[in-house]
Amino acid sequence: MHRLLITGAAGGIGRIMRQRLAPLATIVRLSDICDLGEAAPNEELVSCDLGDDKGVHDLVKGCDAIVHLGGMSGEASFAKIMNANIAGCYNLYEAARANGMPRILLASSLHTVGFYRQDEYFDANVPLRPDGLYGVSKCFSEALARMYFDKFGQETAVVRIGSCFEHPRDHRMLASWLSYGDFASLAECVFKAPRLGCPVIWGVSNNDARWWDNSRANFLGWQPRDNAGLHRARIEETVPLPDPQSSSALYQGGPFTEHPIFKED
Ligand code: NAI
Ligand code: 15L
Repeated sequence: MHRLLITGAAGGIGRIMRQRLAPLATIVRLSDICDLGEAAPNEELVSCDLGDDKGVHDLVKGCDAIVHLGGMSGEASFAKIMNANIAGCYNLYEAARANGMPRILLASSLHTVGFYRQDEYFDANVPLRPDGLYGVSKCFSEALARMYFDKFGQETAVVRIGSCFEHPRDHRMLASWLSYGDFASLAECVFKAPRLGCPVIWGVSNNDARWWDNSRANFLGWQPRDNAGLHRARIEETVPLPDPQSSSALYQGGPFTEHPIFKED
């Protein structure tokens, strides 16, 4: 493809994907409200608040594909979630509709289903059980993606990311971890698929302890290679086992299930 847009490119996943996804496109356009550093020769840097509809329209113009990572990535006040995740996602889809409907990889989250228990195993057709306003905003983005597909044919890979970090950090992430390498290979499958549609895909590595069945996404040919199980010994040695009655041990969303409704950030 000619130009790939990555929103949220200054964030934890975005900083890594800036390098790893570069081979997919001639030009990578990187956007955030935070500093993006220096542009490499194949890069364009655009400072843009996702809540700014005109700014997002210009941001998307000329792009052939989008990895949408930008927004609040945890629980926050409704005002912040509203601007970045709800208005921001709407602005992105409207901009895509006006600019040739580039294929989108949408970063959704396990917090759309955070109130399921850790002893449950299911596929992506399970009813949503968000664990906070952040999770609700991701449910909104998933529904928005589906509506733009059904109404206009806009293709999106809705990726319900588990926990995407360099290594799993605690016992819960032995199930929910997604390695950076597996995220990158998923993005490659998403953008190379001849037809995508609007599948919901669990963004999870090949962890022995995973909670989610990804067989509905087999048509993509994605084969996650990493396994959080290889980090089990280190986690067991260095991270205290959570109380079996605590949210960290009971719920897939872990401590997010306990957050209050934040009035201030
Ligand atoms: P992050 O918080 O490190 O990065 C998000 C980026 O979005 C930040 O650089 C931030 O400046 C930018 N941003 C926030 N509000 C914005 C606005 N109004 N306009 C423009 N940019 C804005 O998050 P991370 O970990 O890189 O996650 C990326 C995406 O993946 C997020 O959408 C997050 O919800 C989702 N996700 C991440 C998971 C993980 O384990 N890292 C798990 C599940 C979902
Ligand atoms: C998420 O959705 C967050 O963006 C990320 O920072 C982690 O907290 C992750 O979920 C998780 O629950 O591990």
